[in-house]
Amino acid sequence: MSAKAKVFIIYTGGTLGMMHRDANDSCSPLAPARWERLKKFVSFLKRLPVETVLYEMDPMDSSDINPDCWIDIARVIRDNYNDYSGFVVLHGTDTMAYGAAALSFLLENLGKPVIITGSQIPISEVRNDAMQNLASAIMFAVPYTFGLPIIPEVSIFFNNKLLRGNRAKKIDSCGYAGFVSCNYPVLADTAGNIFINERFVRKPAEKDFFISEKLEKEVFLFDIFPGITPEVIRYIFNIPNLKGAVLKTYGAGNAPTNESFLKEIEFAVNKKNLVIVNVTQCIYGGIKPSRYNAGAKLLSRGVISGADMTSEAALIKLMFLLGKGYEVETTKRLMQKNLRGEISAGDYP
Ligand code: ASN
Repeated sequence: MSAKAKVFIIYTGGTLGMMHRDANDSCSPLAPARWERLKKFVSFLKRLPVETVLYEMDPMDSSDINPDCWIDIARVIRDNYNDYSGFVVLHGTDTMAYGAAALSFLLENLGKPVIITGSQIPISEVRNDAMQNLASAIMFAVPYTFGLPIIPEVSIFFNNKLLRGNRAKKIDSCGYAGFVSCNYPVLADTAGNIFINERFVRKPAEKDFFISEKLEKEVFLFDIFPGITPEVIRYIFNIPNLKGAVLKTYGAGNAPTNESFLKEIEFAVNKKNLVIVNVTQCIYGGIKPSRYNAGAKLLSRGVISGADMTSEAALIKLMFLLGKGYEVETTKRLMQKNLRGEISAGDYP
């Protein structure tokens, strides 16, 4: 008999593994639980024809996660890379899109599936979305066992859909359909027969797998809003050690056109030498900064286009490129280049 395929599961916490703080009060807040307490709820995993190995990090609500945790996850994957068919990361949904983007950049030349999942309802509750998400994530992590093609990228499995990790956005705080894929088709759909969108799946890397181990934290992400004052903007751009910022603008990349606003942008780009990236506040469509005067002005002041990247992917990509220690001009050029399928090549300036 051939050996079972092996999947390595990394548990970081999130609702999937939460329990009520007061076991006798189902209205008490949910708090992360250790895997030991969850074992009886995941016994269904034994029925899968795969060998699962569980690695537990200090379980947390993903609102407590930070870039160092994602680097730790990348290290654990690197240390076990050769011994497993694929990896499943159990991560809270609140920051899952950031975590997925981070792993997509940190894991370089990936040739195996890394599937991130979680749930909106804990696995310990009778009615939940956790079992379905976990079982399906495992299937995609050991695809050959289930007659599926390999999807060798960092993806999110949630509510019958497999999404490219760095295209995902959380759009629902409680509904099962918690995530959408922005400006990119879903990689697979499992509602009924399993459909794999093979044309849109990344090819496995030909070079050797390795990981990057630095994400620059001296960055900022903020929304433009009607009435934002130049003082607030200057305050942000004056943050000591700040290296770059992602600006979430209106619609196709538009922002106020008054000189006092634009002067602050010029100050950031020319005086502070910051990398400023423009992405849209909208879920879909991306930016086309030369479409309107209000976007073109930012472009002419040296703000670079984030095209159709999500704000999550743009922020993490900025952390990643600055973490590599690239010069400002190189960082700006690479921000606009497709590194992991996070940005569409197209008619974006
Ligand atoms: N607060 C939870 C978390 O992000 C939400 C969830 O996982 N559904 O850890």
